[in-house]
Amino acid sequence: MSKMYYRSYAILVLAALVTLLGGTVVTANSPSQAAAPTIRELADKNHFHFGAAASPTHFGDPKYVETLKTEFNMLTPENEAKFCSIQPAQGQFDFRSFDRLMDFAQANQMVVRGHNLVWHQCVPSWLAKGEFSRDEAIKLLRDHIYTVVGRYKGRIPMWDVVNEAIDDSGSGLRDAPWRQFIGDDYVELAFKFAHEADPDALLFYNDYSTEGMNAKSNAVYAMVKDFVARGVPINGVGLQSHFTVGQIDLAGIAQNMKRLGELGLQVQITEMDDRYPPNTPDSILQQQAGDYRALLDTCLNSKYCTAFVTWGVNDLYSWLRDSNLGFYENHTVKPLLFDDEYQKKPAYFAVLDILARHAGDAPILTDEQLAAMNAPIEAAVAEVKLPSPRKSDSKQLAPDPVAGAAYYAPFPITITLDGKTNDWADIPRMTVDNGPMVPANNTTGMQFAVAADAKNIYFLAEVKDGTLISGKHDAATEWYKEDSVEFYINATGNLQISTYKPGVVQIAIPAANIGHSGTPLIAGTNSDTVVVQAVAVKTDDGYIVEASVPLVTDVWKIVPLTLGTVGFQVHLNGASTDSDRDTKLIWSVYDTKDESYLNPSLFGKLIFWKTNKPK
Ligand code: 9MR
Repeated sequence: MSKMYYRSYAILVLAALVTLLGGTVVTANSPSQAAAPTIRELADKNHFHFGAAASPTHFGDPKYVETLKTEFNMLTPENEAKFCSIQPAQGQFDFRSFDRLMDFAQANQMVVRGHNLVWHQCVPSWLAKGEFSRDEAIKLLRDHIYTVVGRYKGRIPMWDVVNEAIDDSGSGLRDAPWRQFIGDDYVELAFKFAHEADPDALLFYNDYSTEGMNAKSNAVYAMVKDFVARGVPINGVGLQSHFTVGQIDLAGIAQNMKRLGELGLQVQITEMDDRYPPNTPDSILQQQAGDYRALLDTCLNSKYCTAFVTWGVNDLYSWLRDSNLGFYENHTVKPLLFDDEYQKKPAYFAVLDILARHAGDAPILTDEQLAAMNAPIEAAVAEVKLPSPRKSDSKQLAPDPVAGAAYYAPFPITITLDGKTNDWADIPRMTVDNGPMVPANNTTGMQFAVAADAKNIYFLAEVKDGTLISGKHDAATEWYKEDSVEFYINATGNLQISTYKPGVVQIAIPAANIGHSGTPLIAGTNSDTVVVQAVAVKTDDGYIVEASVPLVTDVWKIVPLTLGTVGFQVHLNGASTDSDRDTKLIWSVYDTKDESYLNPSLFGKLIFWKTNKPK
């Protein structure tokens, strides 16, 4: 027996032995797909509901069916139980699709989360366009809820009774057909009717952007607290959890779960998916896995959180693939646990791992694998080491900028804000052509330059943009949806701060300043704390912005000294004829997710440089 043969023979025997003994052969670096338990097995072991939104429209795909039934112990009808699906014509109920799903759930012993009875979307036109008195509408609402909940009584243990009724601002109820017909009490009436139809069903209010602590979740909290106090039958709150990778406020979610739980309510993660902008490298899927793991961990650690549902089974059929989400529209996004071919993604193993640990089983992932998932994007971007300042051309008034990290601004240079660039000669230009949102065949880009004299800092933006889009939106509040340039300064002396404080300013200058006279249109966080002057002029291939901001203001006193440094960032927003902002270019390499407007630690540096050739 040759050595080689002997070795492989020994491995075979070992593998056979392990298999015989019911063990698993796990390779060092990847979790074993063949031998690992399923999510469903581990969810059962935790006595926990782990579900997916499902639809019989995909039942023709055997892998879909197989994945749904082996990996999940709960399902939510993605669309089949909505009003427009069930009662497309007045008084004519169509249960065919929903029944198919119910049969599937029953055959595979899966729990069904009913979703949903009342919503401002999926309202059939007979209802939306109809004219009904309050009493007539109440009767329609009661009949619908009695018919649907009554039909599945005993088979659907929990219902999303009302979905997304609160306005995004959190200031009250949103406009909705039922509200117009009935008034604000349509929400509690729906709960009352559902309870009458099935007193044993758990009744949920379900909404998005209400997971953590914010104005909208405060409004949900206030509403359900009032319901509990007045005896309106409600048992839980669904936190939809349509998230963006890296933007989950776990502490806020834990706090929100706690305050809702203390009202005597359950909470459930009802529609989890995790998106990211177009052109993001697939390495984001590691961080996405970290998100799934952390959110599920938060849920499992809360005694009030009783289910976790993903909004779909595999990436291919996710609603995010065909929706129109503006900035985040990404038709190749992979937001779920299984990819287009039903391969298990990093997020799948992350979920499995946390379920295993909570069940007291051996971990599925190694510490190394977990570390890769937990690395925040900021940490993944190594601090750019600045080379010694050097001029590639001796005529330059300041050293070469360092891409994405530092810009040397010569002083003293006085600039006239007139839309002409002759006074910017020999001042280095920095190109910005990259960012989280770059359309295919992008032709938009910018160069910027900065200088200072004894009174002001001056900015120049030379933007290339074939189609100028401006003036469609309110320049004070929605400037970022159209062509605009942003300069940011952090003059607090601390470049590490991660929230805005006095002395950090976002200066947004929309292209709407072209041809605009009088006070320039300026927006952005804290921009009202400094006096910005700006002009914008159209050029053959785009536009130019020149702006100034004083060195001495109420919020800062900047003294240009050679190598004196402030935090600095530059963004470009571009829109096109038929869509709001579809281009987002960002200078600083530290900001990969368009978060400069929230977090000044993501800025690069503006370094002053005394020139010997004052102009
Ligand atoms: O994923 C659902 C999509 O297929 C439907 O076209 C859409 C309208 O009925 O609803 C989607 O699901 C939504 C859910 O019912 C409520 N929360 C937001 C979900 C995503 O839009």
